[in-house]
Amino acid sequence: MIPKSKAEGVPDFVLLNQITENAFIENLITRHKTDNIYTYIGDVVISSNPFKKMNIYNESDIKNYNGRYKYEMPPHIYALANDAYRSMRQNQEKQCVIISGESGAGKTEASKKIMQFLTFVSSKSNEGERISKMLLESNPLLEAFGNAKTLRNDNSSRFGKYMEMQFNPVGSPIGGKITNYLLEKSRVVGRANGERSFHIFYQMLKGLSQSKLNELGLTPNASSYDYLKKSGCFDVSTIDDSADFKAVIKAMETLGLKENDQNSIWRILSAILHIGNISFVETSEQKTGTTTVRVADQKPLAAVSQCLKTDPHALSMALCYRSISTGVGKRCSVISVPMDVAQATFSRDALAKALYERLFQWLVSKINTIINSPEKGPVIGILDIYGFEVFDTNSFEQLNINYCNEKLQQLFIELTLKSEQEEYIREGIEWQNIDYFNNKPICELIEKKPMGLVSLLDEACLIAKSTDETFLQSICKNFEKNPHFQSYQSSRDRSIGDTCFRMKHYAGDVTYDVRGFLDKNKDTLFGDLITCMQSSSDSLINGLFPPTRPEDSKRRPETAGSQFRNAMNALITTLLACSPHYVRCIKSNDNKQAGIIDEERVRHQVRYLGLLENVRVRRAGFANRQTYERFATRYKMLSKATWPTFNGNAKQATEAILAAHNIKKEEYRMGKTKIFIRNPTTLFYFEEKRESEMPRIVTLIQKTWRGYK
Ligand code: AOV
Ligand code: MG
Repeated sequence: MIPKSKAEGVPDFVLLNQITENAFIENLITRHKTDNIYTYIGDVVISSNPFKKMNIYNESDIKNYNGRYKYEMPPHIYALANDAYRSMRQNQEKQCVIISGESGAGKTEASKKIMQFLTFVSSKSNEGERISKMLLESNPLLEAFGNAKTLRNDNSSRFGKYMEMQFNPVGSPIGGKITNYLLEKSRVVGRANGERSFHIFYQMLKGLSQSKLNELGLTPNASSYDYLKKSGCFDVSTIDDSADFKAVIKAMETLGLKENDQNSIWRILSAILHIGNISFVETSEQKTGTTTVRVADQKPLAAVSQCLKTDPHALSMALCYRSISTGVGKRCSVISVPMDVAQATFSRDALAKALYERLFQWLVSKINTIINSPEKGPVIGILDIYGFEVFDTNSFEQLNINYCNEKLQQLFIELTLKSEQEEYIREGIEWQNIDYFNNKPICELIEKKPMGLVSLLDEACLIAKSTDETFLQSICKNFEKNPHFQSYQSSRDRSIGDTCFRMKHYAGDVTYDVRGFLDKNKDTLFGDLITCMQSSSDSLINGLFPPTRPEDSKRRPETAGSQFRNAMNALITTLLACSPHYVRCIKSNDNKQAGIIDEERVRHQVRYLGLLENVRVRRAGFANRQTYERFATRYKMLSKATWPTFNGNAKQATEAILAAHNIKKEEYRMGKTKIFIRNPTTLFYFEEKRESEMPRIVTLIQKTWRGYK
């Protein structure tokens, strides 16, 4: 793995002459400028976003990396994918690839390259080929529904995704499973200026035939729809909506989504656009003197009913009135309470968001039923989440997204910086401690029970008279002394607004505006609208709103915040059960520009990702460790002392093998239960020896084999 010339920098940061921040950044910039976007820190891949098409992902590149050892080739994401695949097959163990980095750093692209590599090298059988195709095709489909243009990234993931590829014992794909995390559904009804809603809306308007659009009551003009018009952004120079629409249709066909399902999908999406065009006006009933609201224009209402196959009168009633039960037992009666314009608009938006979110969930479940395999086998999971993000206004969604990033940073710290150092100490290996910033207190501030931010928000949602403002007061009081939390009240810092609090995240400060927090956490959809959707004569639509089970009606529904916290913790448990592989993506500049690497932006990321500490631990440490049992079992045939028989324990066998190959003392340390190997090349040496010895051993066994008596 020697670089072609010094001008290209070192391919592994561990090889730097001096481990300083400046040397690190200089190397990263040199590599970026010479189109070497990948660099290692030991096993970790650092990827800097080139913002241009690179000629390094061809079939020939995949073939070049397939089956090779990391040190034989220049750094590449394919080498990491190859390692994950090899480890999975060799050890029949679950692997996961954890991709992190801020919004627009290149996580989704990295995840696709890994899938491309894995499906290419593994699908030999016809069945494997078919499964591979389906796994790959799930990408454009879910991206169309789950990604959108934000101010940070033209193709920003607005949901988190953990994709598991399942293999049979010989390494051919047999299935997969997608777990998705909280979709930013508020985007359907509004977003910042210059951003777009989910890609699929624009694709559909450009891609559907005129007759189909007529049938759905649509015009191809996105600006006709309030929900799309709001943010003033329709076309994106880097995106070809028509071409992407064709890819979506192809993906739907590959995945077996029939015309029937496709039609229901277009009808739901169209209904959402029409829902946004419904407005309300107040009317006074002179007889009773009460004020009610009604739908201002019947046209969009009729279009919604037609698309959703519901009765327009029932829909109008459900949008303008709320049924409330009064009394108990036999005296119980239901009354219809009129809403005001603001309430009706709120409930209209809740319907649009619920329809979209449930449709997205339906799609994921549908893909899962198609790709799931009943057979058991080792898996490689690829985690592609929404990256850390800061906007001018940050809300509940950003808090969840940034919390998710905190959790992954915490996992990285636990697995690479903390536990590695702790293991050296536990095993009695001499070790100089290396300091790092631990973000655990920030995770706890958010998730701790019963006094973390999520719990306090839940508590506020339970109390009828709570408001976003009283919630803010409660967290300000509780976290007054917390160094990661700030408010105007606590710091007198005028840059924090009256309705805001600031969190000092590992990746930077973010000011969150609490307005809307309670509603977003409660995520209420009124029963009348649910009943109305259940009455749809379209089975996909009514299936999105299943009847409430009696046992659920007694329980309070889990809040969005709690659900997300639990999902994150479950995700961490899943990841901890795998052998991890890391890709850490660096955003080279904020303007999505090729050929530019902004030193200050890169320095900031290198700092908060803890990359320098990663190099230090790695350089002072050992590339590989394994139990004596495992080492001795695997390499026993490489020494006359240990093969065919050995009279001693595993540690002694390990020592004998090392001695037989003259491995220098500084190359390894003997711990209490494990051997620690400093350089991966030592391990590769043993692997290669073993591979070349294998045929001889097999022949020997065959020759001496006398059969059963
Ligand atoms: P993200 O997944 O990390 O952001 P993406 O993977 O979507 O970021 O990358 C953003 C954009 O950067 C892509 O659309 C490409 O234009 C470019 N890009 C990234 N990686 C490469 C690469 N290897 N080669 C060429 N161009 C690349 V977010 O989803 O916003 O957190 O929520
Ligand atoms: Mg992404």
